[in-house]
Amino acid sequence: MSVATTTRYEPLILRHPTNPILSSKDWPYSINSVFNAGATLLADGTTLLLCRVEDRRGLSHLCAARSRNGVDGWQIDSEPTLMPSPIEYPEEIWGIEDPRITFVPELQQYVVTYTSYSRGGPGVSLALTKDFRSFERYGVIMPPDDKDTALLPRRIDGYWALIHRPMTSLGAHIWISYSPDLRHWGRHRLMLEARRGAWWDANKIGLSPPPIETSRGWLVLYHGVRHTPSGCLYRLGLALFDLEKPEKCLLRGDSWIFGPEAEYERRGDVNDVVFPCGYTMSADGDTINLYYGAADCSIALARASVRSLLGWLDANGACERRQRAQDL
Ligand code: BMA
Repeated sequence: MSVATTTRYEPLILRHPTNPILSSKDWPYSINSVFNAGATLLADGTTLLLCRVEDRRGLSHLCAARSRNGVDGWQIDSEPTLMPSPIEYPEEIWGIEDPRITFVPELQQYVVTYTSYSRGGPGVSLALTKDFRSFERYGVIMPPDDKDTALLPRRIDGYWALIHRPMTSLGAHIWISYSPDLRHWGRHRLMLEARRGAWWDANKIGLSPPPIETSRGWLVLYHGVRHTPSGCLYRLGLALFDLEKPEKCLLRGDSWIFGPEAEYERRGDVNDVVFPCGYTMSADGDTINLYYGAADCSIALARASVRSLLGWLDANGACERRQRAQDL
Protein backbone atom coordinates (compact mmCIF):
# COMPACT_ATOMS: atom_id res chain seq x y z
CA MET A 1 0.00 0.00 0.00
CA SER A 2 1.74 3.21 -1.06
CA VAL A 3 1.52 6.48 0.82
CA ALA A 4 0.33 8.13 -2.39
CA THR A 5 -2.87 6.07 -2.39
CA THR A 6 -3.66 6.61 1.26
CA THR A 7 -2.99 10.34 1.69
CA ARG A 8 -6.06 11.17 -0.38
CA TYR A 9 -8.16 9.94 2.52
CA GLU A 10 -8.86 12.05 5.58
CA PRO A 11 -6.55 10.73 8.33
CA LEU A 12 -8.93 10.06 11.21
CA ILE A 13 -6.58 8.05 13.41
CA LEU A 14 -3.11 9.54 13.93
CA ARG A 15 -0.11 7.42 14.88
CA HIS A 16 2.08 8.53 17.77
CA PRO A 17 5.52 9.61 16.53
CA THR A 18 7.39 7.38 18.99
CA ASN A 19 5.61 4.18 17.90
CA PRO A 20 5.88 1.39 18.72
CA ILE A 21 5.59 2.33 22.39
CA LEU A 22 6.21 -1.16 23.85
CA SER A 23 7.97 -4.22 22.51
CA SER A 24 9.75 -7.35 23.79
CA LYS A 25 12.98 -5.44 24.48
CA ASP A 26 11.15 -3.42 27.19
CA TRP A 27 10.09 -6.54 29.07
CA PRO A 28 11.60 -7.34 32.47
CA TYR A 29 11.61 -11.08 31.66
CA SER A 30 12.31 -13.11 28.57
CA ILE A 31 9.45 -13.17 26.04
CA ASN A 32 8.91 -13.58 22.33
CA SER A 33 6.54 -10.68 21.73
CA VAL A 34 3.98 -8.33 23.27
CA PHE A 35 0.91 -7.03 21.43
CA ASN A 36 -2.94 -6.73 21.63
CA ALA A 37 -3.36 -4.94 24.99
CA GLY A 38 -6.55 -4.05 26.85
CA ALA A 39 -6.45 -0.52 28.27
CA THR A 40 -8.03 1.52 31.04
CA LEU A 41 -7.47 4.53 33.26
CA LEU A 42 -7.05 3.77 36.95
CA ALA A 43 -8.67 6.02 39.59
CA ASP A 44 -5.46 8.07 39.98
CA GLY A 45 -5.22 8.74 36.23
CA THR A 46 -2.57 6.10 35.54
CA THR A 47 -2.93 4.34 32.20
CA LEU A 48 -2.96 0.58 32.64
CA LEU A 49 -2.36 -1.75 29.74
CA LEU A 50 -3.07 -5.44 30.17
CA CYS A 51 -0.78 -6.79 27.49
CA ARG A 52 -0.87 -10.06 25.66
CA VAL A 53 2.60 -11.55 26.05
CA GLU A 54 3.66 -14.54 24.01
CA ASP A 55 6.43 -16.71 25.39
CA ARG A 56 8.86 -18.78 23.39
CA ARG A 57 6.64 -21.83 23.56
CA GLY A 58 4.06 -19.83 21.57
CA LEU A 59 1.63 -19.62 24.52
CA SER A 60 0.27 -16.29 25.76
CA HIS A 61 -0.38 -14.82 29.20
CA LEU A 62 -1.33 -11.31 30.35
CA CYS A 63 1.00 -8.76 31.92
CA ALA A 64 0.17 -5.29 33.27
CA ALA A 65 2.12 -2.16 32.32
CA ARG A 66 1.40 1.21 33.98
CA SER A 67 2.33 4.73 32.89
CA ARG A 68 1.53 8.24 34.18
CA ASN A 69 1.13 9.71 30.68
CA GLY A 70 0.06 6.63 28.67
CA VAL A 71 3.01 7.05 26.30
CA ASP A 72 6.27 6.26 28.08
CA GLY A 73 7.78 5.53 31.49
CA TRP A 74 6.00 2.17 31.63
CA GLN A 75 6.27 0.20 34.86
CA ILE A 76 5.88 -3.40 33.79
CA ASP A 77 5.02 -6.14 36.28
CA SER A 78 8.21 -8.11 36.96
CA GLU A 79 6.39 -11.38 36.33
CA PRO A 80 3.19 -12.43 34.53
CA THR A 81 0.09 -10.76 36.00
CA LEU A 82 -2.45 -13.36 34.86
CA MET A 83 -1.22 -16.77 33.79
CA PRO A 84 -3.32 -19.51 32.22
CA SER A 85 -4.46 -21.98 34.91
CA PRO A 86 -5.19 -25.12 32.89
CA ILE A 87 -5.61 -27.34 35.96
CA GLU A 88 -8.64 -25.40 37.24
CA TYR A 89 -9.55 -23.97 33.83
CA PRO A 90 -8.74 -26.60 31.18
CA GLU A 91 -9.96 -24.22 28.47
CA GLU A 92 -6.79 -22.19 29.07
CA ILE A 93 -4.44 -25.01 28.11
CA TRP A 94 -2.90 -23.14 25.15
CA GLY A 95 -2.86 -19.74 26.78
CA ILE A 96 -4.95 -16.60 27.30
CA GLU A 97 -5.05 -13.78 24.75
CA ASP A 98 -6.45 -10.43 23.61
CA PRO A 99 -8.02 -8.96 26.80
CA ARG A 100 -10.60 -6.17 26.76
CA ILE A 101 -11.25 -4.16 29.92
CA THR A 102 -14.52 -2.51 30.99
CA PHE A 103 -14.83 -0.54 34.22
CA VAL A 104 -18.28 -1.26 35.64
CA PRO A 105 -19.42 1.49 38.03
CA GLU A 106 -22.19 -0.70 39.52
CA LEU A 107 -19.63 -3.32 40.59
CA GLN A 108 -16.83 -0.86 41.24
CA GLN A 109 -14.61 -3.38 39.45
CA TYR A 110 -12.95 -3.89 36.11
CA VAL A 111 -14.33 -6.74 34.03
CA VAL A 112 -11.71 -8.37 31.82
CA THR A 113 -12.89 -10.58 28.97
CA TYR A 114 -10.22 -12.56 27.15
CA THR A 115 -9.70 -15.43 24.77
CA SER A 116 -8.94 -18.78 26.39
CA TYR A 117 -7.26 -21.05 23.91
CA SER A 118 -8.71 -24.52 24.48
CA ARG A 119 -8.28 -27.83 22.70
CA GLY A 120 -11.61 -27.04 21.05
CA GLY A 121 -10.40 -23.66 19.79
CA PRO A 122 -10.68 -20.15 21.22
CA GLY A 123 -13.44 -19.47 23.78
CA VAL A 124 -14.32 -16.46 25.93
CA SER A 125 -13.42 -16.18 29.62
CA LEU A 126 -14.22 -13.48 32.13
CA ALA A 127 -12.49 -12.25 35.28
CA LEU A 128 -13.15 -9.41 37.72
CA THR A 129 -10.49 -7.29 39.36
CA LYS A 130 -10.21 -4.15 41.47
CA ASP A 131 -6.47 -3.61 41.07
CA PHE A 132 -5.06 -5.86 38.32
CA ARG A 133 -3.16 -7.73 41.01
CA SER A 134 -5.78 -10.25 42.13
CA PHE A 135 -8.52 -11.58 39.90
CA GLU A 136 -11.79 -13.41 40.45
CA ARG A 137 -12.10 -15.82 37.55
CA TYR A 138 -15.53 -16.80 36.26
CA GLY A 139 -14.07 -19.29 33.78
CA VAL A 140 -15.35 -19.79 30.27
CA ILE A 141 -18.57 -17.89 29.49
CA MET A 142 -18.82 -18.52 25.74
CA PRO A 143 -17.70 -21.90 24.39
CA PRO A 144 -15.42 -22.25 21.37
CA ASP A 145 -15.22 -21.05 18.71
CA ASP A 146 -15.77 -17.51 20.01
CA LYS A 147 -13.59 -14.45 20.75
CA ASP A 148 -13.27 -10.64 20.40
CA THR A 149 -15.49 -9.77 23.35
CA ALA A 150 -16.22 -6.81 25.56
CA LEU A 151 -18.81 -6.12 28.20
CA LEU A 152 -20.87 -2.92 28.07
CA PRO A 153 -20.23 -0.86 31.24
CA ARG A 154 -23.86 -0.80 32.38
CA ARG A 155 -26.96 -2.97 32.23
CA ILE A 156 -29.35 -2.57 29.33
CA ASP A 157 -32.96 -3.09 30.51
CA GLY A 158 -31.61 -4.80 33.62
CA TYR A 159 -29.24 -7.19 31.82
CA TRP A 160 -25.49 -7.17 31.26
CA ALA A 161 -24.59 -7.09 27.57
CA LEU A 162 -21.61 -8.84 26.00
CA ILE A 163 -20.40 -8.31 22.45
CA HIS A 164 -18.62 -11.31 20.95
CA ARG A 165 -17.74 -13.07 17.72
CA PRO A 166 -18.82 -16.69 17.40
CA MET A 167 -17.67 -18.55 14.29
CA THR A 168 -20.40 -20.25 12.35
CA SER A 169 -20.46 -22.08 9.07
CA LEU A 170 -22.02 -18.92 7.61
CA GLY A 171 -19.06 -16.77 8.61
CA ALA A 172 -17.69 -14.76 11.52
CA HIS A 173 -20.12 -12.03 12.54
CA ILE A 174 -20.49 -9.84 15.64
CA TRP A 175 -23.19 -10.90 18.11
CA ILE A 176 -24.51 -9.51 21.39
CA SER A 177 -25.83 -11.60 24.30
CA TYR A 178 -27.42 -10.72 27.60
CA SER A 179 -27.06 -12.01 31.16
CA PRO A 180 -28.61 -11.34 34.57
CA ASP A 181 -25.40 -12.28 36.43
CA LEU A 182 -22.39 -12.31 34.04
CA ARG A 183 -22.46 -16.14 34.15
CA HIS A 184 -25.56 -17.21 32.27
CA TRP A 185 -25.89 -15.78 28.78
CA GLY A 186 -28.85 -15.75 26.42
CA ARG A 187 -31.06 -13.55 24.18
CA HIS A 188 -28.34 -13.82 21.51
CA ARG A 189 -28.69 -11.29 18.70
CA LEU A 190 -26.73 -10.73 15.53
CA MET A 191 -25.24 -7.22 15.80
CA LEU A 192 -23.10 -6.69 12.70
CA GLU A 193 -22.58 -8.97 9.73
CA ALA A 194 -19.39 -9.40 7.75
CA ARG A 195 -19.97 -8.33 4.18
CA ARG A 196 -19.35 -10.65 1.26
CA GLY A 197 -17.35 -10.79 -1.92
CA ALA A 198 -14.49 -8.37 -2.44
CA TRP A 199 -15.23 -6.05 0.51
CA TRP A 200 -12.39 -5.28 2.97
CA ASP A 201 -14.59 -6.68 5.77
CA ALA A 202 -15.94 -9.71 3.90
CA ASN A 203 -16.54 -13.02 5.72
CA LYS A 204 -14.75 -12.27 9.01
CA ILE A 205 -15.16 -9.32 11.36
CA GLY A 206 -14.76 -8.87 15.12
CA LEU A 207 -15.05 -6.22 17.82
CA SER A 208 -11.79 -4.37 18.41
CA PRO A 209 -11.72 -2.22 21.61
CA PRO A 210 -14.77 -1.99 23.88
CA PRO A 211 -17.47 0.30 22.44
CA ILE A 212 -17.21 4.04 23.11
CA GLU A 213 -20.38 5.44 24.71
CA THR A 214 -21.39 8.73 23.06
CA SER A 215 -24.60 10.76 23.32
CA ARG A 216 -25.49 9.46 19.83
CA GLY A 217 -24.88 5.79 20.48
CA TRP A 218 -22.23 3.14 21.02
CA LEU A 219 -19.37 3.86 18.66
CA VAL A 220 -17.79 0.57 17.62
CA LEU A 221 -14.40 0.10 16.01
CA TYR A 222 -14.31 -3.33 14.44
CA HIS A 223 -11.71 -5.24 12.49
CA GLY A 224 -12.24 -6.77 9.11
CA VAL A 225 -10.01 -9.57 7.90
CA ARG A 226 -9.31 -9.84 4.23
CA HIS A 227 -7.79 -13.11 3.07
CA THR A 228 -5.33 -12.54 0.24
CA PRO A 229 -2.94 -14.92 -1.53
CA SER A 230 -0.07 -13.42 0.52
CA GLY A 231 -1.85 -13.63 3.91
CA CYS A 232 -4.49 -11.81 5.92
CA LEU A 233 -4.96 -8.04 6.11
CA TYR A 234 -6.41 -6.69 9.38
CA ARG A 235 -8.05 -3.27 9.08
CA LEU A 236 -10.48 -1.18 11.14
CA GLY A 237 -13.97 0.05 10.35
CA LEU A 238 -16.57 2.08 12.21
CA ALA A 239 -20.22 1.62 13.12
CA LEU A 240 -22.72 3.22 15.51
CA PHE A 241 -25.34 1.35 17.55
CA ASP A 242 -28.43 2.42 19.50
CA LEU A 243 -27.68 3.27 23.14
CA GLU A 244 -30.63 1.37 24.63
CA LYS A 245 -30.89 -1.32 21.96
CA PRO A 246 -27.25 -1.99 21.14
CA GLU A 247 -27.97 -4.71 18.57
CA LYS A 248 -29.53 -2.01 16.39
CA CYS A 249 -26.98 -0.61 13.95
CA LEU A 250 -27.60 3.07 13.16
CA LEU A 251 -24.70 3.74 10.81
CA ARG A 252 -21.90 1.72 9.25
CA GLY A 253 -19.03 3.08 7.19
CA ASP A 254 -18.18 1.54 3.85
CA SER A 255 -14.43 1.93 3.81
CA TRP A 256 -11.87 1.05 6.42
CA ILE A 257 -10.48 3.96 8.44
CA PHE A 258 -7.16 2.50 9.60
CA GLY A 259 -4.94 -0.22 8.20
CA PRO A 260 -1.34 -1.42 8.26
CA GLU A 261 0.93 1.18 6.67
CA ALA A 262 3.89 1.78 9.02
CA GLU A 263 6.80 -0.63 8.85
CA TYR A 264 6.11 -1.97 12.39
CA GLU A 265 2.51 -2.78 11.30
CA ARG A 266 3.48 -4.31 7.97
CA ARG A 267 6.31 -6.62 9.15
CA GLY A 268 6.37 -8.80 12.21
CA ASP A 269 5.47 -12.28 13.39
CA VAL A 270 2.21 -11.82 11.49
CA ASN A 271 2.49 -9.22 8.74
CA ASP A 272 -0.12 -6.54 8.08
CA VAL A 273 -2.00 -6.50 11.35
CA VAL A 274 -3.34 -3.56 13.36
CA PHE A 275 -5.34 -4.94 16.28
CA PRO A 276 -6.60 -2.54 19.01
CA CYS A 277 -8.03 -4.13 22.15
CA GLY A 278 -8.33 -0.98 24.23
CA TYR A 279 -8.55 2.79 24.43
CA THR A 280 -8.51 5.47 27.09
CA MET A 281 -10.40 8.76 26.96
CA SER A 282 -8.36 11.94 27.35
CA ALA A 283 -9.30 14.71 29.79
CA ASP A 284 -10.91 16.72 26.94
CA GLY A 285 -13.64 14.05 26.74
CA ASP A 286 -13.13 13.74 22.98
CA THR A 287 -9.66 12.38 22.18
CA ILE A 288 -9.29 8.62 22.42
CA ASN A 289 -5.92 6.98 22.85
CA LEU A 290 -6.10 3.77 20.93
CA TYR A 291 -3.64 1.02 21.91
CA TYR A 292 -3.13 -1.57 19.22
CA GLY A 293 -1.04 -4.61 18.51
CA ALA A 294 1.15 -4.13 15.44
CA ALA A 295 2.03 -7.19 13.36
CA ASP A 296 1.69 -9.38 16.49
CA CYS A 297 5.04 -7.97 17.65
CA SER A 298 4.60 -4.67 19.49
CA ILE A 299 2.10 -2.21 21.00
CA ALA A 300 1.50 1.10 19.25
CA LEU A 301 -0.58 4.17 20.08
CA ALA A 302 -2.79 6.27 17.83
CA ARG A 303 -5.20 9.10 18.59
CA ALA A 304 -8.60 10.04 17.22
CA SER A 305 -11.36 12.53 17.99
CA VAL A 306 -14.73 10.97 18.77
CA ARG A 307 -16.43 14.03 17.25
CA SER A 308 -14.49 13.50 14.00
CA LEU A 309 -15.26 9.77 13.96
CA LEU A 310 -18.99 10.54 14.32
CA GLY A 311 -18.71 13.25 11.65
CA TRP A 312 -17.03 10.78 9.31
CA LEU A 313 -19.83 8.27 9.91
CA ASP A 314 -22.46 10.93 9.16
CA ALA A 315 -20.73 11.66 5.86
CA ASN A 316 -19.72 8.12 4.93
CA GLY A 317 -22.05 5.79 6.79
CA ALA A 318 -25.35 4.26 5.85
CA CYS A 319 -27.95 2.54 7.94
CA GLU A 320 -27.80 -1.23 7.74
CA ARG A 321 -31.01 -1.60 5.75
CA ARG A 322 -29.62 0.58 2.97
CA GLN A 323 -26.36 -1.29 3.27
CA ARG A 324 -27.99 -4.66 2.75
CA ALA A 325 -30.02 -3.44 -0.21
CA GLN A 326 -26.83 -2.17 -1.78
CA ASP A 327 -25.12 -5.53 -1.25
CA LEU A 328 -27.74 -7.44 -3.20
C1 BMA B 1 -6.51 -12.92 15.31
C2 BMA B 1 -6.23 -12.94 16.78
C3 BMA B 1 -5.26 -11.82 17.16
C4 BMA B 1 -4.09 -11.70 16.23
C5 BMA B 1 -4.55 -11.74 14.79
C6 BMA B 1 -3.41 -11.72 13.78
O1 BMA B 1 -7.25 -14.04 14.95
O2 BMA B 1 -5.67 -14.17 17.14
O3 BMA B 1 -4.78 -12.11 18.45
O4 BMA B 1 -3.43 -10.50 16.48
O5 BMA B 1 -5.33 -12.90 14.57
O6 BMA B 1 -2.55 -12.82 13.98
